[in-house]
Formats: sequence, C-alpha cells, structure tokens
Amino acid sequence: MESYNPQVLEPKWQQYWLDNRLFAAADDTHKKKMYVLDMFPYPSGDGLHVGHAKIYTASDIVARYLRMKGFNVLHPTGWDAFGLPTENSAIKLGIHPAELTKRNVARFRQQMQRLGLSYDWEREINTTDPQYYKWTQWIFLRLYKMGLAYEATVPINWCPSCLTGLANEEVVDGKCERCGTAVEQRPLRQWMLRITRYADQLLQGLGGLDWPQFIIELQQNWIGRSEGAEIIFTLDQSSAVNPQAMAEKLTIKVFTTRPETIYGATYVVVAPEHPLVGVITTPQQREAVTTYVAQTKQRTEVERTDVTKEKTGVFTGAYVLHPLTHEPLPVWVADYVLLAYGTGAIMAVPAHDERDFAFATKYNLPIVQVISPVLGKDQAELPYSGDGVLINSDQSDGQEVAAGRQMIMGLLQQRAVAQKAVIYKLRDWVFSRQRYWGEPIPLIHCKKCGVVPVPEKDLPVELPPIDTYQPTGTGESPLAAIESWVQVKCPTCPNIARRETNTMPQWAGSSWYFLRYTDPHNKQALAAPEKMQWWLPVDVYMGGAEHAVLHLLYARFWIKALRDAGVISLTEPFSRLRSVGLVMGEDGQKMSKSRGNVVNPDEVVAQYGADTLRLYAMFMGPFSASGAWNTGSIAGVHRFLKRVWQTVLRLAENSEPGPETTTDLEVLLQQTIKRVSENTENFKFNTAIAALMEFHNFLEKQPHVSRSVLERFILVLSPYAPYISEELWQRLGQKQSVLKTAWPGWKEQVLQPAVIKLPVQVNGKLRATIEVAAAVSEEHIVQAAQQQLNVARYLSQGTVARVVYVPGRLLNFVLKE
Ligand code: ANZ
Ligand code: ZN
Repeated sequence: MESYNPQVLEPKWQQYWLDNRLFAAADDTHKKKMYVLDMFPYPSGDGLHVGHAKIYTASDIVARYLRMKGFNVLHPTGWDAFGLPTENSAIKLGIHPAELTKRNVARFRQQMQRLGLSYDWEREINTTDPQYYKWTQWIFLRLYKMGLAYEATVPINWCPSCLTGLANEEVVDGKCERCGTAVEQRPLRQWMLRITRYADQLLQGLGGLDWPQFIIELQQNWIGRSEGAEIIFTLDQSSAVNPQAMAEKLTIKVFTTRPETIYGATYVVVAPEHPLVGVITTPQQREAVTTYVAQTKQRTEVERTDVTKEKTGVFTGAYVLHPLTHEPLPVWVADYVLLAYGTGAIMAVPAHDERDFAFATKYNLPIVQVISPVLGKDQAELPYSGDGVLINSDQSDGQEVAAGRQMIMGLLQQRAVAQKAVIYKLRDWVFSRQRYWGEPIPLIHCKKCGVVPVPEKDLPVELPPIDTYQPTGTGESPLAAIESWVQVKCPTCPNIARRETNTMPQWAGSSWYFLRYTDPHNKQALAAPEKMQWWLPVDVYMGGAEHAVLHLLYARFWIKALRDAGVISLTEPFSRLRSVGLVMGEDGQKMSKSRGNVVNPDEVVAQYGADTLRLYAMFMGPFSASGAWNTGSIAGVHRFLKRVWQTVLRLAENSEPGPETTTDLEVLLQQTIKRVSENTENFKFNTAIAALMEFHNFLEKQPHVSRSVLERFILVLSPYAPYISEELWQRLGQKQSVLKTAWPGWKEQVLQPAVIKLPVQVNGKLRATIEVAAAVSEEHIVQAAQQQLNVARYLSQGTVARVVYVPGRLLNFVLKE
C-alpha cells in the first residue's frame, strides 16, 4: 500500500487551497458571520516560533470548523511590523528596517502557509505600509481633534543604551526590556493620549465580555479604581516661615481610601515633586529636602512603590493641623508617595498601613491604633488592615468600620474639609517614541499658529527614506536631523513650519487593525461603515496572555473613542477572548536562544509534516495551559496519522456506499462527531483529538465499513489535520474540498443506548439490577422493579415512603421508619 507522504501531499493541497481561494471571506450577508481572529505576529528575524504554531493552529481549527458549520467566516492575518527590534537589528545589520521587514514578512508568510493556516491572504495587512498607517495617522488626528491627544513634559523611562523612551511595560525590574540596561527617569516633551477619560467605561465594558477571568482582573487592576475621600489639612501658621505660606493659609489635600482611620493619622507626606514642597520647607530643612528631592530622580516608580524596599524621606520642618483634633502633624517628603496618583499627598496612618508603618518605625513617628479587630480587645498585630471597630476615635469609638467611615465623613464634610472622591491607577498613555521605525505623528509646529494638524488630504505623512536611522541620543527622533523632511509649509499660514518628529509606539497599529480587515483595500476610509457593521465585533479572539493588559486596553480605548467620533457603532471590539498557554522547551524552561532549547517549527514540518505539528501542538495539553515540548510525543502523533492513512485506504477499497444501520460503529462515530464538535466549540482541542484517536482504534479493527463512516470520520478530522484529510477525501472519490462540505451531525437518540441496566435499591441497599428499555417511563420502571422477587421481599417489610429515581442511573425505594 502507498505510504503516507506529507512532504508530497501537503504542498500540493496548500497550492490548491490558495488557487481556489478557499479561505477568502466573501461579503456574503446571507449566511451568519463569524469573525475569528488571532493576534497578528510581529515579524521578527527569528521566524515563526512553535508558540505561534500553537495559537494559530487553534484559531485555524475554529475557523475551519465554523466554515463547515455553514458560517461566513472572516479569518485574516497581517503584520504588526513597526517597532524597536526590527529597528535595532536594522542598525546592527546595516539594512533598512523596511527592507528587513519585507524579508521577515516573506519568511513568516511562507511558514504560516506551510502550516495550512486558512487565512484570507487577500486581506493581509501590514502596519508599516503607508496605505495602512495613513489610517493610523487619521485616527490620531481624530483623537487630537477630540482633545484626547495633548503635549506634556513628563518624566519618562529613558534607556541610556537604546537612547529612547520606554513604556512602563518595557521596563522589567528597572531595566530596559530589550537590552537590560538600568532605566533612568528623564523629563521629555511627549504626546499623550487621554485614556483616563475612558477609565470608567473601560472598567464597565468588561462586564459583558466572555473573557478569561484572570484577564478581566488584570484589566480591572490596571485601571485600578479606588473610592475614597479627599481631605484638606491646613498648614499650621506657627510653622509657616515662608511669607507666601503665611499670607495665604496654605492647605495640603490628601487622598485616602480609609477616611475612618483619620484619628490614627500621625503625619502627612507629600510627593517629592509636589509643588508645595518648595513653599512649605523651613530654612533649616531646605538643604536636606533639596538633596532628597534630587536623589528621587534616580529612582523608578517601580522601586518607589515596592513595599519590600526600605522607605526613605525627610522632614520639611512644616506642620499641618489635624482637621478633627487640631493637633499639629509634621509634614514629610517621601518618595513612596507618587505625585501622579490621587492628590500626590497622603495622611499617614502607620497603625493600619504597611508602608506608613515601616516609615514611622524607621523615623520614630507616633503610631496610634484606631481599629480593633474585636470589640473590647485592643490586641492586634500592627499594621492591622482588617475589619473591626474604631477606637481612640473620640465620639466614633465603638463604630464598625463602615459606619465609622460615614460618621467621620459626615463630621469632615460639615467642616467643609472633605469630599468623596474616586481615583484611578490608570495613567494617560505616553504616545510618542523618539525613534525612526514608527508612524510619524501627523502634526506640524508653526511659530505663529502653534500645533496644526496635517490636513487629511496630505496623509499619509510618510517616513522619509534615510541612511542613518540611529537614535540621536539627544532625546530627539532621528527624523529631527532630516531638515528637508522636517521643514514644511504651515497648513494655515504662509510660514515655514516644522513637522513633529516623534513617532507612534508599536501599540498604535495594533489598536485598530481588526477594523481594517473588514475592508482592507479601501482608499476612502479606514473601512466602509457597512462592512464594519457586518463583520464586527470579533467573535473569537485568540492570543497570548502577554497582551492581557495593554494591547487589549488600548484597542478597547480606541474603539470607544472612534465610536464617540461617530466613525463606528461598536463599543467593545472582542466579544470572546481565549488566551494561549506558553510552549516551554523540552527542559520545561521558557524557550530562549541562550538556553538552546528553542524548537524550530520548520524542522518539525520537514521531518513529520505540518499536520503532525498541528496535531501535536493541540494535543500537548489544554490550549490555555502551558506545557513542555516533547519530541517523543510528536512521533506518537505522527504514528496516529500514518495509521489513519492506512486504515482509510484499506477500508476504502472494500467499503460499500449507502446508509449505515445503527451498529456499534455508527453509535461510536456519532458520539465522536458530537465530542469533536463540542470540544472544538469549547476550545478543548486536546480532548477532541483524543476522541478522534479512540474512534480510530475501533475503526482500525473493522474488516469493512460503509463509505459514509469513512467520509464522516475524515470530515471531523479535517480541521485538525487538513492536509491528510483533503487527500483521503479525494481518494474516496470526492470532487470538492472538505472545506466546502457540511460538518456531519449526530442524532441524540442514536447516542442513547436502547437498553439500560438499572440498579434497584431498598433503603439504599442494592437488591436487584433490572434491564429496561431506555425509552420506557418512570412508572413502568417502578412496576418492573417491584416485580423483582428480591425487591418485593424487602418491600414487604414496610411501607414505601418515597421513590427516588435518577433517570438512567438508579432507583431507590425508601421505606417508612
Ligand atoms: C490613609 C490610609 C489608612 C490609607 C490606611 C491606607 C490604609 P489604593 O487602594 O491603592 O488606591 N495613597 C494615596 N495617594 C497616594 C500616592 N500618591 N502615593 C502613594 N500612596 C498613596 O491606595 C490608596 C491609599 O494609598 C490611600 O489611603 C493612601 O493611604 C495611599 F489604614 O490613606 B491611605
Ligand atoms: Zn502657521
């Protein structure tokens, strides 16, 4: 018999699928639509990773399955190709990043096609294509016109080696994610996006999403909504030495989530960057404070807020008055208080806050317990952050925390020194990079007119071709050095103005790409409204957990902003999200070049074929779990495919056409169809494969079967192993692709066994087992049981109080006591 040869049949079918446009999504509105998307890859120089193979195979299986189920499926891909790694390797190799991107994309595309991924290649997009980033720039201008983009000088994470600003997420343990150099804080003019305006909507929108719970929680924590109060502390005039402070009755506003602890506030802390620091510091303390503030600049936010790091700070010499006791409280400067969070100042309650406790202990500041875990007992290990009743709190003593909070807020509000407040951890998005390989920000700076948007008709603002795209190191983008590009006529006056030279972060292109797939060649708009209306939202979105926070948050933000701009009518882009578990090396460690444990998918394909790689990637374990690669198991999966090949070809020779009667084989097949269908829909790909294997074990033993059995088995195998399935399907005499064939069904009644064996109990003890037809009613079953001699004997010893029937499983007579 002819042997299984994936190296011959796989390229043949790959070509067939492409030539016959079998993956192309038609804008056919007669069928129900399904938009199945995976997070498009960054085409790095390393080529495709087996981790990519895992996620892309999974979404491909879902897409193929849904096509066969009769849906109109949109399953596109493209390239998230701007960004630092390409720019850095371009510098290293002396090749232009655009050229490098082209090479990497070609390699990725070839690898992905070889895996048999059923992407609609006619909709391929590339974020670095000017015809694509034209619309990224267009969206930016929309945001700008809505007041969502603004300039600010902000301390940014600065990598002294890459000579560029980094986003917080690019800083790992205070080091540059790319090169490992320690990151510094450096003030720089930046473009910011006002994502904080959408904080509440971004939080609320999570409610209606079918997403993994851990991702929802990560998003919630990142947005970090805190309810509490702002409380005003007035500067103690006797401590005010500065004339300005004396004249004005200065106040410090703090934010707290625990206003009920106010009687435990023993000092106040302002952030080192707080504008009042210079005003309230006494002459004696000035030098110490100035030195301390300067030191803070060396520390990253991560270090400053790390609870395990030693707290540092310095006394300003000034005091504020406690709003209820009117006692003076010293004002300190400490870097564990951040300027950008809340009001940039806190009331410190060392007895009930871990950081305040560490600080007070170090600097010998008073610690006053105001919450006691149990009424009457003051013993609690401090700092104590649990519930309880108020103590040392004047007339609020004895109140439970919640009631005490209300009472104290009432008191403070009466004196007009507090109001309720809600704050967010979420910060505005630093949206500029001082790099070459990104979308130019389409703005012009004119001496006379200020910031002027590039007119829409002049989009895209293309990256100029240049030879040296190395970072300038001055903090300016390399674009700033190209005078001929920078100088431009002002759109609103006759003057010569200057282009903005910052570029966008890599997150920009991926914040809206799923819109573009619906209409990728549109020259008039980012996509036609009716096409977006039809295809969106994305029904199934699959990707890595590393994008659980930022990519998803940014994309959701842009969608909400575009909705407010009237561009789309969507509020949430991704209805259903599934995250993929990491593929680890054979040694159980994260795959990395330095460890030498990277599995190259090309080698697996060359040795076993793409179907084996696909099947193995899905069979490794649950899709969302991480798991170690195991070469031995690949061989096992490969053997399964070889056996399928032989079984089907052997049985095809003497199989009869025609309908199947209900045999054990037919029942098992229908069970298998059901299991594969349900497990595929629930992303339990490994279980679906196990069902296919079980069925094959049985099939293999048959001397002959009907053709319909073979056909249906191949159809349900096909999303998982599409190449071998197409080949076998054709050899069964079929003329059109499996992709064009309807998914087989099953009949529930066939799956129910005709006769069931039912244990019969009296008072919970087994007294007989009866065989009854499954279709029979409960009444009949009870009668049949009562006629059993052994049952009747026990029933005669009392009267029946209750009959418990668990359908198909158990019958129990309960006798009166
Ligand atoms: C008094 C207090 C007593 C606090 C207590 C906590 C416990 P979350 O929940 O994360 O929002 N805080 C306020 N602004 C801050 C800033 N800019 N930098 C550092 N810390 C700041 O945290 C809110 C709490 O963190 C606030 O409530 C404040 O300390 C502190 F038993 O006020 B609390
Ligand atoms: Zn002008």
